[in-house]
Amino acid sequence: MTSTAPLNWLELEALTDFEVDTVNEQTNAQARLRLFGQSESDVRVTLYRDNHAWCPYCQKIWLWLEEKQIPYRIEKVTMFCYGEKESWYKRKVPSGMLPAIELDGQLITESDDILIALERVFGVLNRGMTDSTVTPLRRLERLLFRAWCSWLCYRASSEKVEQRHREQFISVVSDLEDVLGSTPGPYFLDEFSTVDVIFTPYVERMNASLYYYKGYSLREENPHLSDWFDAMESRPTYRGTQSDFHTHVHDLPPQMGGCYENGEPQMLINKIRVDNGPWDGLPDVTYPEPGTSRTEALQRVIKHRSNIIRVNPADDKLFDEALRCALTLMMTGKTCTPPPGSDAGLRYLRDRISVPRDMSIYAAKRLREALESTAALVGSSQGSPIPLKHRRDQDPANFARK
Ligand SMILES: N[C@@H](CCC(=O)N[C@@H](CS)C(=O)NCC(=O)O)C(=O)O
Repeated sequence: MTSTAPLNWLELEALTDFEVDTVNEQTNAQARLRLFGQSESDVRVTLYRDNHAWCPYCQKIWLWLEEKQIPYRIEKVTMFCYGEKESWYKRKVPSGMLPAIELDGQLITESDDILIALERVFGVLNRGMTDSTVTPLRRLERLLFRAWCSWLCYRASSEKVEQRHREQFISVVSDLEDVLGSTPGPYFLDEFSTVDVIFTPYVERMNASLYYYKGYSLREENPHLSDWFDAMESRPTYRGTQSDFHTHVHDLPPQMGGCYENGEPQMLINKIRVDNGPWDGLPDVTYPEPGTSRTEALQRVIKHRSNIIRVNPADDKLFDEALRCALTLMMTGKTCTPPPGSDAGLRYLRDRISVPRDMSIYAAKRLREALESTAALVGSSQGSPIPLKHRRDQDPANFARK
């Protein structure tokens, strides 16, 4: 097999012109300010959300603001599970809980209260939180959430108990299917509304976690939910907040206090696929891949390359070369053999790409694929395991330092 020499950083930089206006263009996880073409003096809202975009209740508020195109500022806060909570935030919100907003200078916590307060000032998203068509669906969302937790987050004492939790969850899902099937379009009500926003964060996490820990594919086994996911993915707002299977299955255990595998054959197949690829074709995304996925991934790595290299357990010089090999493959399609002993370092990075924090879903698939294929040229060593009880390996403080 012929192997090409790795491109240097300047040559790599020349291969990407990916750039987005984070302030005014499509929904993205990097923005600190969103204006939607308005001016900074129009900003009345600050959203406090978690650094890594892992917090489901934050996603709910984020998506709502994006759908309504309300100008807002974003302040990012560390979650307990991955680092030290900022003292300025604890002074504001002593419990440290997220999300919170400041609306005209007034602090509001609790995601439902936040939505109700936002509705009062900016109007509802087609239907309001207390509308008689919305409240029963909000209850259904909580019912689904509890059925999911019972199945996923407790070790079943027997196969019978596991089966019962599975059936209970699927029975709530069939209620959801009935609701979705009774409307003329793909959404929970006649048109896209606040109800879809409320269901989004956990349904996305259910899809990922049940595929990986239980071998159950929520999106593929339920036709109306499948249409709902497709419809959500037609919205640039949702695409900007959307995460992938790999990110969720590893961000959930510390947040939920544990996720339990059932060890069934399909589960074991799914787990290997999510962790080691191939990532193409997983039911975490179905819209067509944008032409910019590779240039996006490259641009994001180049921007953060010094921190990425510094936090990697491998030797800096060795890993710099190995990383350039993977990027060379991703951009040129040419195999580039990395230095011996770099396989664990490449897989360490493969396992720590977080969507949408670092890049969009297809960009992450391309980068993971290039890292894995490059690592496989020199060995089968894995990076240090992803911790289950905390994610201090993802402490944002490591990335703030230069
Ligand atoms: N009922 C609250 C729940 C919010 C919540 O549980 N937030 C979690 C993250 S998803 C949190 O902030 N935990 C503290 C932390 O992890 O730092 C709401 O709806 O806003």
